[in-house]
Amino acid sequence: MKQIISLLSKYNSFAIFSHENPDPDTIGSTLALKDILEQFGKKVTLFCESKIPETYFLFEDAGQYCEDYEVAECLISVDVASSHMLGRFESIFLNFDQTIRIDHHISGDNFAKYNLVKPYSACAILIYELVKKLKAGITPVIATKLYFAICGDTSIFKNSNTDSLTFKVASELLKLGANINKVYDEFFDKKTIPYVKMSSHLLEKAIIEENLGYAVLVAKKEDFENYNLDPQNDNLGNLPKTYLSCGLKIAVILKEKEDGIHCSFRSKLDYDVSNLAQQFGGGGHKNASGCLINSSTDVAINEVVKVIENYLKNY
Ligand SMILES: [Mn+2]
Repeated sequence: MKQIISLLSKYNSFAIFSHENPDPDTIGSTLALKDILEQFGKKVTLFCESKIPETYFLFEDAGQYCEDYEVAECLISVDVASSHMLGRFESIFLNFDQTIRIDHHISGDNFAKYNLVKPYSACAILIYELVKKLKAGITPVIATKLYFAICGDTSIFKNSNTDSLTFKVASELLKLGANINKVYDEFFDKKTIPYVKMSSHLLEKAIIEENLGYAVLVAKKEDFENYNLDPQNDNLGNLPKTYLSCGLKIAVILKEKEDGIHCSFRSKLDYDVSNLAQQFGGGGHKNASGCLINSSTDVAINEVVKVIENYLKNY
């Protein structure tokens, strides 16, 4: 932490990287860190392999991510577990000398020169800790960004990773003026009609195995077309949880996209889906993980079913 703080004071320009297929934690943490560094008069540029979906524009500066890399004195990755999640910026990052990784995935790779990694519920908690050590001023906007990030990774304080520190930091952010209504109204509770209609279709045709306790949802290319839902910004990752609330143990959604089949695993209690995603080269947390499978949809479904059944039978 001390080393990171001295690097942040030493350099004048920073490039901050969020992970591909961004989530509220990587975006909220990145934007908060940007604001803090700018308070100290630093130049900050933002990068992400994926185009930032418009749903994140509740924070204006979510539109400030750059397409092409511009040189900076120090590179920082935020909430990035593995260097491949930097996408086209991976080699730039790995070949640079002054790099910092700020993250909360303890199972990730220490791919930076300096790695600040603590097993918090969200990367935002670590950013908050850092910001306090920097003695920076936490404005209501910064507090809102960090609160937003925490809500994302804890599914609004519902995931099992939610601990007393999470509530403590959330409470302090609220005191600092975090606009929690904005976070809910303009993001987490916001739904579109295509989303609601496609969700009910996917839940209806899901594969449900009640004895072993799992469900598999499949979103095909034609579903995205028929329901006019943008596959780049579908928000379907948590949809499988609907079946967890019916008593199933593991639920997964497979989404047909340009670059392959995107899988999002969700589980209850001690059922650990991070190792299921790892079997396909992915990763994540105990109750929420993901991976990308490069095969036909039918093969992917069979493989995923096999892995889940094997896990539940041996549990
Ligand atoms: Mn995170």
